This record gives sequence, C-alpha cells and structure tokens, in this order.
Amino acid sequence: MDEKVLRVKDELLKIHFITPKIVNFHYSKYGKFDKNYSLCVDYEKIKDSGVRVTYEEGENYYRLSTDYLEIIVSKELGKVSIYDKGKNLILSDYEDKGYVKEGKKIYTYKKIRHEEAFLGFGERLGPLNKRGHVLINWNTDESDHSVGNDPLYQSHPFFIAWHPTASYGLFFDNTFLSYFDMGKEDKDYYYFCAEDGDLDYYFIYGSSPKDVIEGYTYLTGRYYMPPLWSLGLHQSRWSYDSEIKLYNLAKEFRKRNIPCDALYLDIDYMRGYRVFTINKKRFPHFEKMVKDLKNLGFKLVVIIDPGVKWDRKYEIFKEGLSKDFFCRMENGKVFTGYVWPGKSVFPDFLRKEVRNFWGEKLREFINMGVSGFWNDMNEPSVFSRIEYWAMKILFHILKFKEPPKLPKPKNFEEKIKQIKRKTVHEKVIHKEDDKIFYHSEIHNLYGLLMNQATFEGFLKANPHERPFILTRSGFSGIQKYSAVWCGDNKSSWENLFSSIITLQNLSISGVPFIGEDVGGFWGDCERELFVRWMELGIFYPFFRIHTAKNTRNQEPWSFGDEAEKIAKDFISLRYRLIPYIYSLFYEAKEKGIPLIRSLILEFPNSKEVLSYEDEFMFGPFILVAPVYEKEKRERKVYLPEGFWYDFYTGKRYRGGTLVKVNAPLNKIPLFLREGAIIPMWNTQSYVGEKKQEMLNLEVYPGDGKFLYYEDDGISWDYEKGMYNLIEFSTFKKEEKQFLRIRFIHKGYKDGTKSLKVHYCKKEKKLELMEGEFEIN
Ligand code: MIG
Repeated sequence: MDEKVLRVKDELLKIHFITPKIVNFHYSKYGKFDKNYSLCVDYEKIKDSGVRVTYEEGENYYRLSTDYLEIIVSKELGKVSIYDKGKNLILSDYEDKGYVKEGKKIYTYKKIRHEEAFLGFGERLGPLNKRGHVLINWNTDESDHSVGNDPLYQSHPFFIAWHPTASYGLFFDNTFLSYFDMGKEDKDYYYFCAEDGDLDYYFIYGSSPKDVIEGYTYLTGRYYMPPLWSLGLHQSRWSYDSEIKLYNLAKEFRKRNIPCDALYLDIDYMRGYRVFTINKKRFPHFEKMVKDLKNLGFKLVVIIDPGVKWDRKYEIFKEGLSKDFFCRMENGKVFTGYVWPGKSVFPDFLRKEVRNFWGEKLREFINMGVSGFWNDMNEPSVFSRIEYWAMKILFHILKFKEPPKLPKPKNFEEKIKQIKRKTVHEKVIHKEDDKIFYHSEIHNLYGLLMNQATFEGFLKANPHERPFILTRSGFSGIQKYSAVWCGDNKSSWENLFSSIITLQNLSISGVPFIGEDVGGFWGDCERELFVRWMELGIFYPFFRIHTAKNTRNQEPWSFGDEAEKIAKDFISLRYRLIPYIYSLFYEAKEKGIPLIRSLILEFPNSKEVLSYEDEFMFGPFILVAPVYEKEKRERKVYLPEGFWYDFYTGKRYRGGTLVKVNAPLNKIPLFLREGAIIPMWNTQSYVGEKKQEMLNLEVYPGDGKFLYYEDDGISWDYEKGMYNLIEFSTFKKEEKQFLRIRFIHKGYKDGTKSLKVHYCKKEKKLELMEGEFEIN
C-alpha cells in the first residue's frame, strides 16, 4: 500500500507515499478530487513507487509509518503531525487549521518550530531566511530589485524548513497565484494558500538540506550536463545591433586576449521585433557572420520573445492565426496585448501542437549555426497601450537608462492587482486536449512551457548537441530545460549584494545554472562596481555581462586599464576552474545539488552560519565572500568550523569564527576548505581552443574527496556511458599527505592523461592511474 484516503472532518485526505521520505498530501475540495493532474511533477516517475507503509487505525487517530516517518492524523480535528523515527515532531498542523476553506481558497496553517529557518522559495530578493515574511507566487516582470520587493519573474512554491533536529521541504503543487505567510501574521504559525485549485502539497523529509533538495528535484527534475562552452564568459548588451558591432566585439576580445565564449543578440536583430525574423539591413550576411564568429571561437545566442506581432503580412502570425495557436479570450476573440513589436498575440504553449510549431521555428536558426536561445518576456510580460508608447518614447527618443519608478502599492491587495495587470488577462483561455484552463492557472507555467517548446525544438533540429537555453521566467521544474538569469537588476551596490541572496534562494530551490547580469542591467555601471561584480560574477554558474539600452559600454575593457587587467585575471581564473565547475554540474544532474551553496548546505548542523548570508560556498571547497560596498578594502568573513586557507597567500585559519581580511580592489576574499581538491585547466581564449590533457589538481592539507567528471562536453554520448568519473581523495598518513586516485567509471577516451598536483607550493607530475601517491 502506498496510498491511503482518510476522512478528516468534512473532507477526504489522500496520503500518497512517493518514497519513504516523500509524502504527498492532497485534500478533496467540497468533497471532490477534481484535480487529478500535476502540471510540473512527473506522475509517471512517482507512480507505483512501492513504499512499505504500516497503517493503524485507533479510536480517534490514524497512524501511517515508513522506515523514516510516522504520520498521525487525528480524526476529530483532522490534525496531521509528522514525526521522525526518534519521535521528534517535524511538522504539524496548527491547531485544527490543517484545512480551512474560504470560497475557492483553501488555507493550511502549520506550527513554526522554535529555531526554524525558512529558505528557498525560488527567485527572491533578501533576506535569505524568510521567517517573518510573505512571499507571493506570480511570475512578474519586476524591474525594481530592492531588498524585500516581491515577486520576481519565477515562482517556485517550495521551501526548506531548516531545524537542528530535522529539516524538511514543502512543495505546494498548485500553479494559481499563491502565497506563503511564514510567520508574519503570527510568529507561532505559517500558512499558505492559493486563489484557486487544490490543497496539494509534498512533504520532503531530509537528514540535511541537501537531502531535501535531492528529494525535491527527484519530483520536479534536474538539469542535464550543460554544453561545456556555456561555462565560459557570455558577453551581452541591449543591443549589439549590427554585424559590424559583433565582429568588432569578437575581435576586441581576441586582440586583448580576454577569454570569452558567447555573444548575444538582443531584440534589435529582428525585423521590427517580429520573432524568428532577421533584420537584413543590420545583418546582411547573418549565416556567414555566425560562421566567422565560430571560427574565432564564439557561440551566438539570440533572444526570443513570446509575443507575436499582429501583422497580416508576417508568416508566423499568419500561420499561428490560421491554425488557431494563439490564446483567446472567453468570448472567442484572440487576446492581444502590447509588447516591443506593438500589438501582439501570445502562443498557447500549453498545447503540444503549439509547442511543436514554436520549436520547429528554431530549426532555421540552428541550421545557420546559432548555439543558444534566450527566452525573455515570458512571464509573459504585457504592457498596456499607453505603457507601450511611454516605453518607446522613454527608451528610443529620450534615451532613458532605466524605467521611472512607479509608486509602491499601499497594501497587499493593491500589490496583487498591480502584478496581475502586467500580464495576460486572467480569463484568457488555454487548452490541452479537450481540457480548458484559465490563464489564472497557467500563468505561472507559461515561461516553463515556452522553455519546454524550445528544448524539444532544439533536440529535433539538432539531436546531437545539448542545447543552451536561457530563460527569465519559470516555475518549479524549469531546471529540466534551462539556465536562468534573474532579469533586470541595476548597476548598483545594493543589487550586487542582492544577487548573492537571490542566487542562494534559487539554488536551494533546485535550479543550478543561474546568474545575474554582471555589472548590472539598468543605469551606467562605474569602474569599481564593475570590478567587484566581475570578481563575484566568476562564481555565478551562469556568467554573463549584460546591460540595458542607452547605458554606457560594459565590456571588460570599458573601465580603463587597471579594471581591464583585474577583470581579465578573474575571467582567466574562471576558465581555469571549468573542470571543477563542470564536475559540480554532474552532482547537480545526479542529485540536484546546486553549485552556489548557502553555508547551511555545507554546514547543516551549525545554526550560527545562518546569520552569514553575505557569503556562500561555491561547491564543497571554495568559500566566496564578495565585497559589496563602495571603497571597502577589507571585510569580515565568517569561517565555519574546520581549517581554511587563504586563496591568495595560503595562510591558514582556524574556523568557527569571524575574521577580518584585506580586500584590495584586485582581490575578492576567497578561502579554501581543508582537504580541498580543485581540478583546474590552463586558461584558454575559449572552451576547446586548447586540448586539455593535463589536469592541475590544487590540493590543500586535510582530508577531502572530490568526484571529477569529464566527457566530450557537447554531445549526449554521456547518456550512453561515454564519460569518466574519477574519485580523488586526499589524507594524511604518518605526517605525509597522500592523494588517492580511483576510477569510478571509464567510458571517454579523450580525457585527462596526466596530472600536475600542487600541494603547499610543491608541484608533482603524475600519470593518471589508480593508486596512492605521496604529494608533499
Ligand atoms: O523590456 O530585450 O530582461 O535582459 O535586454 C525589456 C530587451 C526587454 C528585458 C530583459 C533584458 C533585455 C530587454 N528585455
């Protein structure tokens, strides 16, 4: 038995055991289970999981238990309580409020444990711990990224409740506008509810936060191995709007010997913002240009917006309209809204045939050599006609560098109204087979579905290569398809700082390939800010410089010689780190563990690390402590328990304390954990420029282990076993430091041949073979 339906008060509660640690709670609504689908959990995968559950019914309770959990449901109050095997209460309903109906809305109230911290919730501005905060789930084009503003472009109704005795995750599988009140209304409980739909959530038990993330991504999916080149630097702006500009940009990188792998085309490459067209005046030899750029070692990524211009002479519009692929209003009229092309229509990505139609349009670009697609405006963001004209005037005529700030909503209700106005009308209709959905239910999925269309279209057009897709909008599960960047931040110190928090939250929510616009999007960046942002940006899994229209140039050389030199050094460090980063992506693919790790992920038992949200671990070994204030030349860094080594000097520190460290303009504080093993390459101008047969292993004193992964970096052959997995471990024996090499999997021939091991300023060359080697 792995499913049980219980009567609680006047409703039914279906308890479904997905694994011994993951349990789905789904309540009927007014006596019925109308929802028998999930728009983001793969039901195929979780069906028939065959969990061993023991069941017992007492006079006033039901008890269900697995190897890890015991669930008690009281008959009278319907109160659910979940215990671990040590009888610790992990999660319980608050009083009798496990299920509270209010029209179409259903609330559930849960008790807050004394020392609990709430982390995750997807793409959120600070602070990291959301205890005492309200979080809204409604994908919104929000250009004000000041701390506390909410929501942004993505929704991930998932969080981890960290607690010293046991952590758990909670995933609310409901796509309507929903919100979590995490102890703002009352410090004793939190609650969540959605405007419609069911109370349908997953409880994910974990011995640690990483364990919870593994469970959550088991449900919602994980990222594949990224194409290796996508781990290099991406250079973008709104817009490099002609062939000449792109050629010059490419040549400049090579001339200055600054590594870079990808260049971007923003909306101005299109003909009048018509998606899937090319402006032939600005790009007369598009295909040749792509080829030439490739010869210089650059991949091209182009922007794609979902809004299709209303234009009877335009193929995509004509075809989509004749096949009825665009969203309609309830009264049958095609829905129109304003975006960059003017009056536009919106594909109904819920339908498979629409996704196929869209995906098919990528083929021409892929055949011309385009390597990646950048899905923007897919909340979808929709302007009113007045806003559209205002934007045109502000950005094209008055040359604004950022949008004017709108008055802040006065209260919660006003906020909800405001965010709903920025998109497709709630009553717009989406279809799937014969089922009809309102936009209110599909809105949060719109971006995800567009990415699914892109992913599938890419695979059809080019089945041999892994796609690179970048998206702004998404929902739980977006990590199956795409990398994510966090939209329109600003060239400000505040936004440099907030990126550290947002990326931690998104990481905890199972999305590994993430980044923010380095240097900031809106406004002019200045020299010092750019330098500090580059130093941090190399630790964004997705590393891209991008800036808005009309702002000053934001290339690595745009801020003078000193800034260029520092930027170049850090970009080179990034390129050297690629083998480490790629191996971390393997862990993300296998278990969902992100690259950017809040300290609590690596030190799950130290409550004190929760106070240090302004630093993070990059993988298991590198502690990154960014400088986020102007003119600061030192900062305090909390070093968790254990020993640490200063990256620049090798100086050893004992952890468990705050230290003050120097941070001159050319140094971002970085510390290596004891026993760290960092595989590195020599730097190169772009991924694949030089054959990398020798791996540099940076080893630090102590005990440690690292799983190194390699494959061809581009094809899907790894799925057929064509990859290598090597376990490197280091340890001390009789005052000597050793390196142990063990092959876990061998299937790729063109990988590493030899090692150069660096240990405490000593260097040793080794053939790559199994065994134990002295390294000091
Ligand atoms: O309304 O395509 O977030 O990265 O440069 C602005 C122009 C539309 C928003 C994206 C930004 C991009 C810009 N886009």
